Amino acid sequence: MTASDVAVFRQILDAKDVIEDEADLAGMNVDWTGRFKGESRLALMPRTTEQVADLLRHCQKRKLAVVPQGGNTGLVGGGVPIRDEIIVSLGRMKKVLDHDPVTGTVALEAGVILERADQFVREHGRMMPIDLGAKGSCMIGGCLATNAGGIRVLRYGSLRSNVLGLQAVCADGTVLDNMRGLQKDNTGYDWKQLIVGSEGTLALITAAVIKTWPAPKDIQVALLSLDSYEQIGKLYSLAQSECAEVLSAFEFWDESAKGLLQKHLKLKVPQTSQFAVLIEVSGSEKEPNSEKLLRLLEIAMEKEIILDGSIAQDETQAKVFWSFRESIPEACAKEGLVLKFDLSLGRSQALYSIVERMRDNLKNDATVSSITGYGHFGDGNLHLNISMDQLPDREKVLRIEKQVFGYIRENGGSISAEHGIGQAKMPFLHYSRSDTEIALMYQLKGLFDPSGILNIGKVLSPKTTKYFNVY
Ligand code: FAD
Ligand code: 2HG
Ligand code: ZN
Repeated sequence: MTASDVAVFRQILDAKDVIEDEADLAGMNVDWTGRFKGESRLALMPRTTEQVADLLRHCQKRKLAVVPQGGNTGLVGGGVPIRDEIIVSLGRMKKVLDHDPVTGTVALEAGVILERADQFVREHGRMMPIDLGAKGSCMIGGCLATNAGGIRVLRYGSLRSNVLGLQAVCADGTVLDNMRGLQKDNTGYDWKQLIVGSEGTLALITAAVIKTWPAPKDIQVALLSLDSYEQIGKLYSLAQSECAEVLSAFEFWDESAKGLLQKHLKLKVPQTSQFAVLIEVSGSEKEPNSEKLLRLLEIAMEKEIILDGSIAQDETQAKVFWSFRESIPEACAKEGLVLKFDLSLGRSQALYSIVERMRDNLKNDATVSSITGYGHFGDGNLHLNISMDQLPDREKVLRIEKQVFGYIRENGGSISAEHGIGQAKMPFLHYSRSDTEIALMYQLKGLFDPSGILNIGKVLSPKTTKYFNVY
């Protein structure tokens, strides 16, 4: 990159949207976990889709590598540069473009923060289909690029299944635009679904139409203690039959999480045993919700599935219960540098075994301060967080990763249920995907980004393909 490239960027953007100051770039060069650091010397902050297209056209012509960035809350090092790629931040494209009060769809620019989108649609009696702990910082474009999961998938499905329209810019500046927001549209290939979840390696998302849902008028939350992971499975089966259509979340965590919440955030979790489960039911009326939840707890007590628990008495207490679950990543981070795993198995019963196995494998390792398991039980999704004094050397990280991912491969699971591959899991993509599938991914990459300028070294290995050739 030369001074004349920067001059071109200054012609496309306002001067204040071209960031070269080292201090301003510092936060954009490091990810949320502090594990991945880049050395970018330039961030571009476009305000329109046309500007994104002009920037990419120039980058493609000059073979300048680009890393798209949203709220930078990603957990796999996908949104930060590996070396000195140009950061294209979508954070200044933050307009709500449209809202249809009848169908409830909302059209948003990529830089709208998730919480802001949710606040907007709630003014119209609706809610966003996605909710996660990073909602105050993560952006719509980033959520779509990672097909982020969170606590609502159980009831409202994946974000992918709630996207009705997309606008995205390919590496050569071509704008793909289908923002019609149709519920039904079977006219040929659905290209937007390729871009959703592609982690910025195929195109830059600039806007989307999202399906929103009626906001429930009544929400009940219960926090329960159980003494084995097996019992959580029994409780989940029971919750599905007793609460059926009103069940809206089923999350769990272990005793280690409870300890870290107390130690680092002074949160006192009323958890009396090895595991806690948070159940939420919600709907348009109070009575069926509370009756169903009470009945579930009665049966679960009778069958000795739960040891004890309580139902939040009001909204404030419900928020406190939720804050326990949502604060776990922060509590783990305060314990040290965290190696994060985001795993799923079809057979959820076997999933927690990996936490126990890793505790055993690492019991003599003095650098490991805690091993914590929690997650979205209803989605068969476990987060295993290994907190260490400091980031171990690459060999040791690989050894630990092989143990965890090896178990997942043996059991036919996914090495990334919801956070994506990024740079953190790139070397292990083949543990969850076949050679044939990966070969197809390379072909698609070549189609969308023939020069390999988009998010180099993320998802697909740059060493094994001609597409990554900018360095
Ligand atoms: P970034 O971190 O900026 O980027 C993420 C990826 O998307 C990168 O590869 C980046 O290059 C790409 N990208 C960003 N914007 C665009 C764009 N406009 N076009 C193309 N590519 C783009 N994730 C879950 O799935 N479920 C959870 O429950 C969850 N909880 C979290 C809780 C905490 C406390 C934190 C810190 C993170 C959590 N995450 C969770 C991870 C993260 O928040 C999500 O992946 C989120 O969707 C990322 O959005 P972002 O705007 O921060 O994207
Ligand atoms: C969650 O469910 C997030 O809290 C973050 O997906 C998980 O930090 C993690 O490992
Ligand atoms: Zn999660």
